Amino acid sequence: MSQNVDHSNSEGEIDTVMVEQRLFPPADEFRAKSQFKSLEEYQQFYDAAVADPIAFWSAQAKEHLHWFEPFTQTLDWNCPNARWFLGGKTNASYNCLDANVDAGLGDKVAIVWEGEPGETRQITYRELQEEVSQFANVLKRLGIHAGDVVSIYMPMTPELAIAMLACARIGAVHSVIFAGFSAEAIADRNNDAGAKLQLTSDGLYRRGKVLPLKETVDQALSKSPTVENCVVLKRVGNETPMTAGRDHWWHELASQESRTCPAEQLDSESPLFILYTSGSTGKPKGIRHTTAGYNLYAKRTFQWVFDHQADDIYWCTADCGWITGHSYVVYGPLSAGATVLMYEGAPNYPAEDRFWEIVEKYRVTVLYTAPTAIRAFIKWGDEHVEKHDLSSLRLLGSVGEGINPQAWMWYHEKIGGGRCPIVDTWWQTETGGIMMSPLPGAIATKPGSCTKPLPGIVPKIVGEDGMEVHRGRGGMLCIDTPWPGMLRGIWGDEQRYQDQYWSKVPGMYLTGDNARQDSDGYYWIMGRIDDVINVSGHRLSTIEVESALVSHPAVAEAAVVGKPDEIKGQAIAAFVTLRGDASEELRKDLKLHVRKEIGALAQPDDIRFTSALPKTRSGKIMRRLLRDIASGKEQSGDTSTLEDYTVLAKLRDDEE
Ligand code: 7RM
Repeated sequence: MSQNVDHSNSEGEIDTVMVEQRLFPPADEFRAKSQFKSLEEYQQFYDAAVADPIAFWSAQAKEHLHWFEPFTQTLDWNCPNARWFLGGKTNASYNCLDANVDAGLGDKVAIVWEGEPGETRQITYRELQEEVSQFANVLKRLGIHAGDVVSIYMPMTPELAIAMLACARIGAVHSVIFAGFSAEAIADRNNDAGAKLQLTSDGLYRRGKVLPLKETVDQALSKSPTVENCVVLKRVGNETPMTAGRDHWWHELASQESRTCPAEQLDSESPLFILYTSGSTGKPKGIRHTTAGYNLYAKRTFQWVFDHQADDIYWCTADCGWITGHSYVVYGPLSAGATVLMYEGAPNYPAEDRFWEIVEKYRVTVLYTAPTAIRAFIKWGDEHVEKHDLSSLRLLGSVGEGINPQAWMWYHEKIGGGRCPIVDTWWQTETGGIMMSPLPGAIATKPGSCTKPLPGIVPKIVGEDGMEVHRGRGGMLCIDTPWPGMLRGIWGDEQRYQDQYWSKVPGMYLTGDNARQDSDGYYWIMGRIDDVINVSGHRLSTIEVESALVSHPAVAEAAVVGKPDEIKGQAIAAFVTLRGDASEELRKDLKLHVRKEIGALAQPDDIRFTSALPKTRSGKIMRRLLRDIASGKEQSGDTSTLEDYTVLAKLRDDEE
């Protein structure tokens, strides 16, 4: 990083204060085996897609999905409503299972699973096809038809994936709710979706303890009048209350059903799932995805970004309760015939080396995880990593937040042994799949940049006036043309879909993030639009100041927010967790460090040491809550997605 220059500002643009110079081209050995071997190859493919997106996606869909009936129209685009592959009939469960079995992969392991207590299971594509079919028959027996919504609140067991695929097989719509949410949150989502059936388990293991999921579900169901039945997987064997007539054991129902169930021939646009995301305030939005376009996009982006090879052992650490689990644990990799590793529990149980033990034990080749986890590993210490042989790894991925260059370097060196490319993948629940990422054999990486858009994706960076900003300047990240994986709407609230994503910049999809493009055309995500800090008329992005803080050896994690300041408009407040002990000198040292790294303008006025930062259950820092604390305000807005409520209380107590 070095000092930046240009602080002149035009309407709505964001200043950048960080310049990252390091460049990591893929090793020749990696490149030789990869699908895209050079920047030129990527560029040709990308340009062809831009030149004729209809021809591009039509060819992709014909080649990479199974069609019971071929589609007759590639795209019907009536902004903001897209319909893809009209007239076609397909099935996502068929594409994930039958298509692979028919292609000779029946005996290939589809899912390798490890429970937190250490038990392990391997399920082949043929077995998975049978399990899914059997459970699809259970769903039918319970009166579930195409279009009905099934609410899933389950631990990371193979049955969670089986449940999703069983819904897909018969055209039911799944709504997976992360098994850490409260009864209230489940009931809200069930009611919004009009869910007919609840799937859950007796409990799950987390850090060696049993969490009784069914008890939470019972509370939720007392407020979910649309739910008629509840199927309970026996996972932990604890005492579990069952309501006669409503509740059924999974294994009892399944044992009565046949293990064949032909996949329904579904219209391309038939709904596949709803996934709720919290808006920053207000009630959660049910993001709506449909069958063919989503399936194609998840499959192809998986193959491109993870450079899928037939013998890969691929591990995405995300829970199926998040979009990352939908697209890159289930639909993407299984459509591609990959072997997917699934782990039930915590990364620090029984010790901080659990992930590395798993990588070593199963010879994992591709690891896809989140910056929040990477920063935790750094904090826990290198000794946990060094105990294990990680030489099987060939590719690393990151998703969920920006990865600070310092954390990127650690991931590269300590986990990747300096030889594995890192794919920093930028995307959203709404986009269905990865939008920007290096193609690892083709695009040299820069720590902290998601590099380039994937084929068929046209990003634009615009200012408040809706005009594209100058190259190098930050602005709102928009997407200019429809893509098959895009959300089709918000469940039950089409007005909100229009308002939130398509109104501010007419004709373009508004992502809600800021970004800039550097002189090589690389994209840098600058954080959420709402999180921009305005210091003396200079609009600064959170990630750059945070990255400067994290580049100090004493810092584990940092979040910065603006707080009101009479002179500057806003001043920067930084919340910092440390690798070691706090001191007054360190506070001064950190301010100087930021000043030296990125300039006086970005120097925090206020540095608060804390033992933890408030995060969502998927590990994203909730800067909105820190903003209230920094400015001494009462908490406003929704806190239901907060992972650990005690963190907020502690932060408030820390205040003098
Ligand atoms: C996949 C997922 C979406 C938001 C998105 C960003 C942030 C995700 C990155 C990132 C910087 C990344 N879906 N985000 N990936 N920011 N670099 N590689 O996370 O719907 O849960 O969140 O997450 O702000 O808009 S999500």
